Amino acid sequence: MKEMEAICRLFAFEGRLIHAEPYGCGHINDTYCLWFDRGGRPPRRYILQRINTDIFRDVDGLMRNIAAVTEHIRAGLRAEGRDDSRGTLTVIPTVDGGLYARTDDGCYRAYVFLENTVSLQTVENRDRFAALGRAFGRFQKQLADFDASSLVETIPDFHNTVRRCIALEAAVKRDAVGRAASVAAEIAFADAKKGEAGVLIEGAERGELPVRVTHNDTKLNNVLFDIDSGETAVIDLDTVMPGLVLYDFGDSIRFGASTAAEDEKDLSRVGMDLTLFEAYAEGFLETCGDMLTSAERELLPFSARLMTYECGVRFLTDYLEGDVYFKTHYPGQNLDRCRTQFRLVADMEGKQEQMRRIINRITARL
Ligand code: ADP
Ligand code: GN1
Ligand code: MG
Repeated sequence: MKEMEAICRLFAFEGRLIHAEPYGCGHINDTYCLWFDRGGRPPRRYILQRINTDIFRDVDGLMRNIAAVTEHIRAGLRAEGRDDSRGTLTVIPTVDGGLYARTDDGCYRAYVFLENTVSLQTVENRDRFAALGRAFGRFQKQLADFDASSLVETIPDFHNTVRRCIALEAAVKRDAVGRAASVAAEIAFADAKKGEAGVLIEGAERGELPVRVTHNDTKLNNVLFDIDSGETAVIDLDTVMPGLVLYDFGDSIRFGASTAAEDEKDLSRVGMDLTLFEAYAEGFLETCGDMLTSAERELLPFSARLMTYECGVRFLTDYLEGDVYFKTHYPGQNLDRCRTQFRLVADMEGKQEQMRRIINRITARL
């Protein structure tokens, strides 16, 4: 608490810190919820995050990205006559006007706590997932006129699946913690499927797929839903950078359209729910479908499979490296996560044609 108080003195918070606790289910940053007493007025909560600087090396650039993107979204919300305080994140500045604070212990930033919202780990129904699709489709629209070249690439080659495969091969060779022999089946699966790893990145390099401002981490729990109205706010903006719209679409399906948790051990429970796929696609395309080129539309089903494959490769790499990237809560969790992703990839392969038909049906209506 003493340390927390010292950190809090660096920020322009209102009131006196009375409670702090770890918060949320993110795999990357250390997130805390802070409670502030405001002497007679209702207490106020804030989000404080210790930024993972092993992963995000350029914190200055990262925070400038977030400030610029949230300002742009806020201006758009105002222009539409909507509540600009709840539709996106609001950075709380430091007492000397900075976007984050550097201490001996790391880099911290703070946000207004978006009250009366939920962050979900699983989709409860079709409508909810359609709303997620609309949230990320709208995000695409809100940033369509934002200059992508002004953004810092916070993690270079983040969705370069070819590079992710090369990193896996290096991890297998290094076998830092002696786990490679025990995951031969997963390594073989990754290797057998790597032929298609370059489809999106090469499409971008050839200029066939436009580079846009994308979120790049479109997990269900990176959107907050208002408990009463269902209105959404897209959060976790660390990876907002130039990218392909297919990364955003595919990654949402990977996590949210799965019939099981990301670390489910019983693989017989893991598959992609086509009804959920359809719901998300409807929400997403209803809001940003008119912006997409025919090449992008055609690759939507494939993007779900590729983003899932890529994530599986990343979990496997991290397992082989000794769990140094993603937060884990028990030994072997990264391997469990890798296995669900690869099971989903196999399931999606069999559903490619159905996904294609769904997309065609929706785009025909646009
Ligand atoms: P990570 O990069 O580790 O995933 P996130 O930025 O996604 O970190 O934050 C982790 C969780 O904290 C989110 O999934 C959400 O539940 C919660 N959270 C983050 N920011 C806010 C906010 N401004 N208001 C309310 N909850 C938040
Ligand atoms: C991480 O931060 P979080 O939990 O929203 C990761 C994503 C992965 C995801 C897998 C910066 O997302 O790329 O898809 O875990 N974020 C980063 O659950 O690597
Ligand atoms: Mg997150």
